[in-house]
Amino acid sequence: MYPGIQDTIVAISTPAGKSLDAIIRISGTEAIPCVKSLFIPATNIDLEVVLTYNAAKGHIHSPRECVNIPVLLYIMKKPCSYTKEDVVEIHTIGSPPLVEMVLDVILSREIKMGKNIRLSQPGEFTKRAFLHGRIDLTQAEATMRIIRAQTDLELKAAVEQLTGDVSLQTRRIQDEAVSLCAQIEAAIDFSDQDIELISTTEIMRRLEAIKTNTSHLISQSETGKISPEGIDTVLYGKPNVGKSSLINALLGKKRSLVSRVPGTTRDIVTDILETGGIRFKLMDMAGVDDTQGAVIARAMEKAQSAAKRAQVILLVFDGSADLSEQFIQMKRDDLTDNIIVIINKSDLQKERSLSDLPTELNKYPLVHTSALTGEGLERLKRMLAETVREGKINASTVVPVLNVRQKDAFHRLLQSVQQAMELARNNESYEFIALDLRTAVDTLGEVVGEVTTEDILDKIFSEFCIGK
Ligand SMILES: Nc1nc2c(ncn2[C@@H]2O[C@H](COP(=O)(O)OP(=O)(O)OP(=O)(O)O)[C@@H](O)[C@H]2O)c(=O)[nH]1
Ligand SMILES: [Mg+2]
Repeated sequence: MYPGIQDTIVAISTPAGKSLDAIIRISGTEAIPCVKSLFIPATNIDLEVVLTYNAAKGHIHSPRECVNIPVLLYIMKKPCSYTKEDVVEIHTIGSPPLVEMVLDVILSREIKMGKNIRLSQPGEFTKRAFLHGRIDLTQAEATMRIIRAQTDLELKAAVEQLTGDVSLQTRRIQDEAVSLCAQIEAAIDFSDQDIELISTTEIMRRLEAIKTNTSHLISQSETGKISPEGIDTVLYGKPNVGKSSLINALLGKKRSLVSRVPGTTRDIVTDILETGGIRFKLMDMAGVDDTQGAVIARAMEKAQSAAKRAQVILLVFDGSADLSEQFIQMKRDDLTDNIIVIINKSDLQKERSLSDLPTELNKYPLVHTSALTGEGLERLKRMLAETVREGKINASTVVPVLNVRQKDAFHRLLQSVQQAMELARNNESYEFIALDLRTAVDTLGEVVGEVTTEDILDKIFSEFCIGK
């Protein structure tokens, strides 16, 4: 999919549209000669001989339009650039036609002079940074997360990843696996001698340590994970308590159907609520009622399984009815402990006491709301954001967050380690243990990009945008 790495690549690397400044970036061996041939410097400067990290003011001449476009060049010579190649950044006025004109000039010259300059593919600058050893694969992926981050929190998490938290922890596990593997292989080589280089007990102990560290990394990542769509937040409660009315009121739009008839919502209705810089994926679903018949049983099953996976549960009560009775009639097995209690319809029963609220709910934050008048909704939004800030949902930025590819690799790693442990436990020969451990080491290499296939790379980098 990617044409040659020896080509010089060019792309507009600022977002499309009007802006104060725009940047066109060129990377590769032809970058400097190409720009030099188009550039009219304001002061006497030779781009080929200047030292790296130099800037030059001047114009780029467009022969077709017969105009001089004002530009500022930043020159980064290899290996002192992101791609570790010669890079020239052309900064100019952020007017789309002007930027296109500069790009046209660069590419038309290429046709005339037969230089290998072409538009870059998505993510190709970052791919080169990876291929030239500037960053490892987890950092390349973090760069993509930074580009895609939509909230401050996502951005922070991505920056943490870029600084190499996943690769650091991966490398620690990898070092341990490589060293153990080497010792086992040495033991195989010297098996005819009468010395025991490493005992099965020792192998078991060290495999156990690798397994623990890997499981820890995976589970940390699971609690720390905020999916790009937001934190899974489920509205849970008996039918007719006002769940759909609440989701509509929170979102400020008629997203979910509301009616006086209990059992209105059947399928799960989802929408994003952004509050306090955090995205919540709100899910409205069928009310759950233990006393109901089979008619809505299927919808309730669906609701319950979503509630099991939820990161936050908004436990909704109808404030005008008996609270403890509602609680008893809800199916409450396996609910997450991260609950916000909502007593809805506060407009109907202003003075109602909370004496019938089940005591086991006392430990959770509680808010009175009215989907009708809007009372308590702002407070509810603040409480949602609090659950993240207080660390109940572990969105902590120090926690490494694994993406799907990394998680898959770590799960395969666990498998190989468990297989090796099984062999060691059964006193199988070291050759077999070493075989599984080798697979484990290779899998670890995959995470940071030491062992990769072109397919994996293409997949990862194609998800970038052009110019990055
Ligand atoms: N007075 C008052 N009525 C409300 C409030 N919230 C919801 N209602 C009414 O309660 C009824 C049920 O509301 P829904 O939002 O459909 O309730 P639900 O929990 O989604 O119900 P199901 O989908 O059947 O489980 C409707 O007639 C709403 O107008 C509220 O805060 N105050
Ligand atoms: Mg509903």
